[in-house]
Amino acid sequence: MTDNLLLRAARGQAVPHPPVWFMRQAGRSLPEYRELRKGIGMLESCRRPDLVCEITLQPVRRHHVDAAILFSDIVVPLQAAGVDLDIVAGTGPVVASPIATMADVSSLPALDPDAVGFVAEAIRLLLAELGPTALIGFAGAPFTLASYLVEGGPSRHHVKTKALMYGAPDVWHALCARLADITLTFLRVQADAGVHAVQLFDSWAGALSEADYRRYVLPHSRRVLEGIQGLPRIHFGVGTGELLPAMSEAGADVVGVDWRTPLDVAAGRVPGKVLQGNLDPCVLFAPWEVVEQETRRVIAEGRKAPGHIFNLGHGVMPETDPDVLTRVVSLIHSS
Ligand code: 1CP
Repeated sequence: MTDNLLLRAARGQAVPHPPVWFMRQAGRSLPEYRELRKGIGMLESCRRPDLVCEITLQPVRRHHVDAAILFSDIVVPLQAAGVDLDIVAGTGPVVASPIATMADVSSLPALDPDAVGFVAEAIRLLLAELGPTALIGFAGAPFTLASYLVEGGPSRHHVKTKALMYGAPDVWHALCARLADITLTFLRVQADAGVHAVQLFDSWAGALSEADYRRYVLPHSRRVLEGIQGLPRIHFGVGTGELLPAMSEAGADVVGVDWRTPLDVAAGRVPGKVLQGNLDPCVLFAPWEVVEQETRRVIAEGRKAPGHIFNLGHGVMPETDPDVLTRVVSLIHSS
């Protein structure tokens, strides 16, 4: 496994071509996923090790990507800790009692590692099946988790989240400290069970200015990343072009970049960091000539970094033709 392309690239070692995997590679773009999920709720499917194993393997079998990402969700550890929430089809996570006060934060339970034993079990099943393919574990970063808990669900502008951050910074920091504990516990369970790398998703951090990111978010994400040692750590957010230097200070080995910032520009902003990204997920809907040209551009720009893991700039969209993803993988592998 030390020879796995993804692990080599994450350490900045020479690779014949970039390793490739796709955020949200498991899921609704695959007919075999839609078939398997029929009649089974999202959170229920995350709690069943047999289903997690099968859904995680589906894109590996189909696309021959260099890494699998554990099928789960960023809110799984919150529910396991006892937060009343659901993942509603077509919407996303919905929280029954959003957090607004210090009393709400104090009643947020800690995560008992045994409460996510189903994740450790799924990882054991996966490691027996995966062979040379790397397995990536993941968790949500404190800011992105806080956004769901404070807003009560998906949000465009994160108004309540920012209002809490600016209006009650003590409550905000107490909330993020608790979320950092939950995230760290969740990642440690995955690392102990044997995942080869982890990704911290701070998907919505790009909503913040650099100054606010540094003041309200960076210390908490840093505590999470510094608490996980001995395996490559990837740190990703959307719209974070202006935050890349600050995010890189949180301590990850690999910095994820969305499609807005060319990788050669990103490499200049975070010298010495391995990069992950950054084909625009919408390009997959373009004619193949454009997909090929854009894929080659991303590979060429990625050469400016000490290492490059090919990915999309954000997750695979549900309507994506999976055959295009398979073609992109084979193009990268022959590049
Ligand atoms: O029924 C379904 O299929 C629900 C759709 C779905 C899926 C397939 C959700 C609800 N979560 C997932 C799986 C999931 N979530 C994975 C699977 C592994 C893979 O990548 O293949 C991962 C990594 C996540 C992580 C996740 N969940 C993030 C971070 C990644 C990102 O896309 O930025 C976020 C923000 C969530 C919250 C969430 N869960 C589900 C949805 C639709 C959302 C987003 C809601 C919103 O727009 O705010």
